[in-house]
Amino acid sequence: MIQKNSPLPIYYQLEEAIKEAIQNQELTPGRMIPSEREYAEKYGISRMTVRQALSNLVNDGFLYRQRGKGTFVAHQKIEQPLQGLTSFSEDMRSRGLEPSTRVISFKVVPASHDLASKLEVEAGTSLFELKRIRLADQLPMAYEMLYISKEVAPDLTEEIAQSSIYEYVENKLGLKIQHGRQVLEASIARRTEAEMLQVEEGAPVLMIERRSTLESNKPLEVVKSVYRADRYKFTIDMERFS
Ligand code: 16G
Repeated sequence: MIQKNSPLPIYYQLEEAIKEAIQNQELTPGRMIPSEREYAEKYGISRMTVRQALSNLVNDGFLYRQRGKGTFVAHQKIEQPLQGLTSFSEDMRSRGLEPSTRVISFKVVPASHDLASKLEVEAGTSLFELKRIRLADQLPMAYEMLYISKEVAPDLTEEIAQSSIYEYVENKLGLKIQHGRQVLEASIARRTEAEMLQVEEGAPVLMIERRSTLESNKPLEVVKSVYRADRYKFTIDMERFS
């Protein structure tokens, strides 16, 4: 597979060979790949060359390293278009992935001034505060902290929080979710977030804050989410102003 007399550099050929093995599932996500020495022996090339190919693949997100363990095949990132106002459950199902949720805490708290103004309620109003880990095919994708006023969703339960809140709002409460505004920033996982998402502290994450409103213009939710940057990328379609 590696041609030493090709004009293509050897490290590049090895990168392509490994990418191909990932594509045709000889190497599956989460699996440890052979060591530098094994690749070097298999192809009769230097370990330096193997190291360069593997580093490039780590930088490009095809592989990841775990300190003291080895190099593994990365999970393909989920590509999420930013145009539609969709729920986590819908997003995962539309990709053929099974959504699930682990509720970490479910409480009623008084609205702070900041949340009260975002949700257009009086400060001190009872809000549901939900912390949830959102998983796709059992893999943690995001850690969410959601606030929703008790006035809007009076009979929200932990059981509902374990499945889809949007489904509950639309089908049980009969309300139409109309609009959302989302702010997205880069950050790193702090200790709790790292634990929830099963990444190392300091791993890159995407922080998203969404505020969505109902047809009546009444705010529905304020949600702060931390998404694993190694599992997610966002796309947006743009038109040039004419
Ligand atoms: C997404 C939304 C969140 C919403 C949730 C509903 C982002 C950043 N956040 O996670 O605001 O509450 O979907 O999902 O996309 P559910 O209907 O599955 O509970």
